[in-house]
Amino acid sequence: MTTIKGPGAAQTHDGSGLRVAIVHARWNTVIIEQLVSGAKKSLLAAGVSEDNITVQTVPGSYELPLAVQRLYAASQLQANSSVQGISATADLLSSPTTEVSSSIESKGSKKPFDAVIAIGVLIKGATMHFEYIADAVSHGLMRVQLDSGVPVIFGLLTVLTEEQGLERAGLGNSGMHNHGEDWGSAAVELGLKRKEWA
Ligand code: DLZ
Repeated sequence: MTTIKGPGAAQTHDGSGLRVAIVHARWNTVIIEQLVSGAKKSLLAAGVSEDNITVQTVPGSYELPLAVQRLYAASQLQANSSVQGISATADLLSSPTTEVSSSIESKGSKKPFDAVIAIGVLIKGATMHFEYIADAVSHGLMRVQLDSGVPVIFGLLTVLTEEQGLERAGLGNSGMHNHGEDWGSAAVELGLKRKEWA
């Protein structure tokens, strides 16, 4: 189906030098798993090495902004520590001190993440919960990326029904593609452009 929606014609970017984190909520797991695998598929297709992709989870979308902030900070500390030859480790959700989380230990690069993809699925219920969380998470993720300068890809689906979520994960009947793939591509493009813009 032809559509005017979307980021335009596909672009090719070489992500082979990038280190990327995916942080995802666990609420609405069936949809989340598909979105995460779509994002990973695009990262790998762009040349990002599996060893340079770190995946972390949090319970729900509300936890995403803090997790992204701490994870990025931990990767900065890890990079500094590896330059100084210090073997260090720190908890994701506490202040990195002299320790870097063993959870972000990577077989690949020790540099700070070039981009972080935050993935969550909020499904509207009968109360105002959805509106408050959607608003807080959107603003929180924007704040983290502007404060830190690392691109934070907005992989938060805010849908009215489960069906809308399934469709956007490529699991519906309408032929809609998996939006996670767009997020992986956006992470590569922004990871590279951020360096150009430095
Ligand atoms: C509580 C809650 C509800 C009702 N719905 C969702 C949802 O649709 N998607 C999601 O990611 N998280 C949901 N949560 C959990 C909150 O995001 C959060 O994890 C809890 O309020 C604890 O802070």
